[in-house]
Amino acid sequence: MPDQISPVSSKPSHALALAPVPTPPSTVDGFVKQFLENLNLERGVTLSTASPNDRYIALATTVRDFLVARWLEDIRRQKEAQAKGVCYLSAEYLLGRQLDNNLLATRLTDIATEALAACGIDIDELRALEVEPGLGNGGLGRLAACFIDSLATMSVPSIGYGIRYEYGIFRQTFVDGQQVEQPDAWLTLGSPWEFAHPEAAQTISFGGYTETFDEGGVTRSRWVPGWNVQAVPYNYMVSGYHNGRVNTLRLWRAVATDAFDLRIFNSGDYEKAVRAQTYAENISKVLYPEDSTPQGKELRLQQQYFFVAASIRDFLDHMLTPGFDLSKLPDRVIFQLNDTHPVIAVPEFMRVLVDEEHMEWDAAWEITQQCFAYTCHTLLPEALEVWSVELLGRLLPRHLEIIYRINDEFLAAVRERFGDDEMRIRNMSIIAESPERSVRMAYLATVAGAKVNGVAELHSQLLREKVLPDFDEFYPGKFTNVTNGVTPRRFLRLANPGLAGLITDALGAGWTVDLERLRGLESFAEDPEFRARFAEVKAANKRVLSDVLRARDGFEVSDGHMLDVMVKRLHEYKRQMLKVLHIVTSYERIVSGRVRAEDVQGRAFIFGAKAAPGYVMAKRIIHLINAVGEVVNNDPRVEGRLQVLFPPNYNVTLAERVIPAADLSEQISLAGKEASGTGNMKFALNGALTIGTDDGANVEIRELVGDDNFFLFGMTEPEVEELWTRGYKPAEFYQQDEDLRRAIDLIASGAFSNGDRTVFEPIVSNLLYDDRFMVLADYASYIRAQDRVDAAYADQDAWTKAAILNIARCGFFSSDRSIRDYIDRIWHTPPML
Ligand code: 26W
Repeated sequence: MPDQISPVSSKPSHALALAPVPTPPSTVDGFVKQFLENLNLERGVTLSTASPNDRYIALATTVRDFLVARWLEDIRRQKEAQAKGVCYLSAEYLLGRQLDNNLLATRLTDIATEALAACGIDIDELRALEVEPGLGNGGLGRLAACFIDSLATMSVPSIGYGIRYEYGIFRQTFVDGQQVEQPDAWLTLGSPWEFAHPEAAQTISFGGYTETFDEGGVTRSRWVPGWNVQAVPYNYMVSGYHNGRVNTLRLWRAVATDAFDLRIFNSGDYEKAVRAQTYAENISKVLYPEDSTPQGKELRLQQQYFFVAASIRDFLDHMLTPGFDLSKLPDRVIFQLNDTHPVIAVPEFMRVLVDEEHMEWDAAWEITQQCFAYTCHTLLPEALEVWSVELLGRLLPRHLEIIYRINDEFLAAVRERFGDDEMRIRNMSIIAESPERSVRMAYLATVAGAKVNGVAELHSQLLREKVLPDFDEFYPGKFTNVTNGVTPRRFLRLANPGLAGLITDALGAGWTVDLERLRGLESFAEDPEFRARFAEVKAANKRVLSDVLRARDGFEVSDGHMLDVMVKRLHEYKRQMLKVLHIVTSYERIVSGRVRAEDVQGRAFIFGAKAAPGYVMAKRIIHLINAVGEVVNNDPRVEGRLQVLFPPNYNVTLAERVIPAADLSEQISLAGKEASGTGNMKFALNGALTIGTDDGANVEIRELVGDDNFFLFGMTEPEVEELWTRGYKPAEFYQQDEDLRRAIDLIASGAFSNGDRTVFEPIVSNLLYDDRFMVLADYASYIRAQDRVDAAYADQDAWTKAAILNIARCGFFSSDRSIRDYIDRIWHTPPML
């Protein structure tokens, strides 16, 4: 990666352009000096007149400035090296708070804490002020954030490209137990971690028409756009852990080309005068809160094209030395497509090479097929994006032409290989003829990508066998797997300092960048003293969590209860409803007198889940969870043995508190539906035991930790398939299982809705007569597994041993290992040490 936009300006000799960058205040005094200077110079206040936000911004600025030197140096080195690098294209980055991660990466945590204390400031107060950038929905967005952390820590030349949404994922509140969305105005108090570069804005076009013209006997096409916007880059530093490396995350903001039409304004039509501006700026206004069912909205396609077009232009303008031979592009860059959302980058790349760089189509296509790779993150057919040719033709007429030509040549090759098998041609065509003529983006990504990967072994297998079998047959060797991972810096070292300290005492500190070293803990599982220290760490994390939930939501977490945690987006395939049926069953057993409360293992059921605003059933299930909690938490017959806690607005910051405190990790999706899961990895690495199906990465977790240390239940994917084909009748399971019948009848009776049977009727009838994700079919096996959990938890020593073995055997789930797999199997971009 040659030089990116030098944050200063692309003046000639680098050394000249660099102002003396402040030397890192590696002393408390130095830090105090820098901090106070930033208070004065950046905020224009003194220590005594500073507001808490002034102090936070000054602290962030001081840490940020420390990183700038490394960043500029890195940019220079990458330019010089002309090394092949990764452009990670993602519509989402769920970054989480930045302060602590940057303090950790720069070894400044203690110095900053002392320096602020010297100024009479408690750093914890400032930490709490940071608003996390919620520029993502869930798994896919967080994975992107873990990956750029690993790319920086592993010194891989790379840049993340995305969208700087003005409003991130909505803030969730509960009103009468129902989800209410609030806009996430995360930028209100400023964002100290970004550098704006309006001078490096790119012009992005939309609409218009295409025309062909003759040039030297060659018929060429050109796009005559209808309108355009400015894409302004905002650079974020991505600091490597203790390696002095800083990579860049470049997020684009949409700004109107001509902000304000004075002529129209003076004509008195004020609204019209600014309409263009608002229309343009709408493009990066807000993140689409769907994480499974695309709405097919034009603005969403505008967002996708906007950021990929700006990123490709930015790469070609700023990463390649003038006169670079474009045919060598595959030696310089791999664009990784984070699901189908950025796939419009493929026809855009072709447009630039053919229309603007006047490259021959075949040569351009040859290059394109080597410069792109596609990661699929889902198995739900409805989550695979398709765009109508009507909309594409209107918004991006030249791109539709290019897609048609790609498809024609592809189908010609298919016909070549398989003959006139019309069914196969129709099934493989990038263009779907019905229900509406539309472009299947996953097919386009598969045809264009050098490699296609799933995100867990089972997922990649199902992609090849069930989702894209024709393509797997047509492109031998194109499909591969890279199992997801999570960054141990944020989700172990930062989120669980107690456990991190314990591990470092036992194994030394190297595990933070070499997580497989955790294997060394296996022997410590046998050590009662180590088990006692681990149990103390878990208990301390539970106390921290209960303090957080008391301060944040007024919850009182009962002491000594098992923390049974289910935190992830609300989706029927993730089966929060199965968890609800377990809670209702446990409750019903007590209130029906079949079980004495004092004989029940105390449990606190902790939920965290946002539902896409338009996902009605998901919002109903949220309402039911809160309603069940209301009754169970206040029923004296339960004697406090069961507690349901649903803190609103689950996000990265809350995850960092909940995961280290958990005993039981709920990973209960229907087998064959969860592509991978990454929460499952975070829980296992923090010493929670998993109750789960053989789905996604659960399979690989169970294989590594061992059956004795994992509570497996439910059908396997082939069994699900078999039952579905045989014809699944959920009501039969209801009739045959008394516990299930009692639980469902209790919900249907209105017991959790003040006797009003109508409120949750849609949920009950959906379970009895539809139940697409087979909650009822897996219920009995799940309840039996939960009884095994209760029995196991009674033997705390054995439980602790199993917890330590989970940690010891889950080093594989580091995102560093995932990145290594991407480099070996897809990118071939060795680290630049
Ligand atoms: C267009 C609507 C939309 C938006 C986001 C459709 C699909 C998505 C994402 C692909 C959904 C998502 O986040 N998938 C999750 O990705 C994780 C990272 O690979 C996996 O661990 C989860 O299993 C998968 O559900």
